[in-house]
Amino acid sequence: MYDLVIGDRAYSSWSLRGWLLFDAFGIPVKTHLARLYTDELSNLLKDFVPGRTAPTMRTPDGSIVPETIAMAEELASRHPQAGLWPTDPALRATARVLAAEMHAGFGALRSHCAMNLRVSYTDCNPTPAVLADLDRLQVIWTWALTQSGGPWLCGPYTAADAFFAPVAARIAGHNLQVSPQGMAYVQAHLAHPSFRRWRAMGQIDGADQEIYRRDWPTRPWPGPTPLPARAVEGTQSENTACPYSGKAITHVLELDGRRFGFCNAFCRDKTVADAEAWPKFMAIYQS
Ligand SMILES: N[C@@H](CCC(=O)N[C@@H](CS)C(=O)NCC(=O)O)C(=O)O
Repeated sequence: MYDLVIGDRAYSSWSLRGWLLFDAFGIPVKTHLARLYTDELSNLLKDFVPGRTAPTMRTPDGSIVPETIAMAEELASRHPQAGLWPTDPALRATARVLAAEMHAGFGALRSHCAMNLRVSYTDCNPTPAVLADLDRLQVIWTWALTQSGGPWLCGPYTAADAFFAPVAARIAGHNLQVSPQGMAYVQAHLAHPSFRRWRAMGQIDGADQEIYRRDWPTRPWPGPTPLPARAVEGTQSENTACPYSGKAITHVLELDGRRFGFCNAFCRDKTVADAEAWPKFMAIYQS
């Protein structure tokens, strides 16, 4: 089994990239969550030398891979059937260019528009440098989408898209303007099941980080509207075992007047946050 150290899901854009390289490609991984800006990360990383940032991956045979671009290459080599890179050589070259440019660039966008999956601002006063980053983004997205015909940058969802998922989240979270084609690509990210799962967990895995608080006006998150589920008291539910673990019910949600149970608060609450993101829950909900 792979191990992956991640930071707060709502804020750690690099962790999102790293985790998507697993979840979106069907590669199992055990995550180890550390709260950013505390000792948790450095303490956890003592077992992952020489890692010093999230995400850091450990392969099943013990190799430590602390750079996201190297994780993409290593996972692609070890799982050739998973489709991390396109099989077509021209599209594969394009995907590698895109991931590498993302890994090394877009500094103004990254610092002015920090990823925060818990909020969407109507206006963030983008600086000229941020607008220049957006212009460059448009150039390389259009270049790739024209070559591939979409729907993702290089045809099917690849590692290049995982690299740009946090950029899509920043555009959605800061109401940044891109072309209709670019906006459709952003919307595709917001609706992607793996992205929705990560964001659902990001809604609930810890208090807001004050460092990311901004005074800009807000609007509702522009992605798919979650089903109207809510957490309720008690353990009575129509399912007898947790849809994720098979264990006994301790926490319950209500949806459409029906009660569904889980074996812990986190799994109940991540389901409340975005029920449709969780196929095992939807299987019992739709049965
Ligand atoms: N080059 C790294 C960047 C990772 C990174 O900067 N991660 C941030 C969180 S998004 C982090 O760990 N910050 C904590 C720190 O620098 O101490 C990668 O490719 O993953």
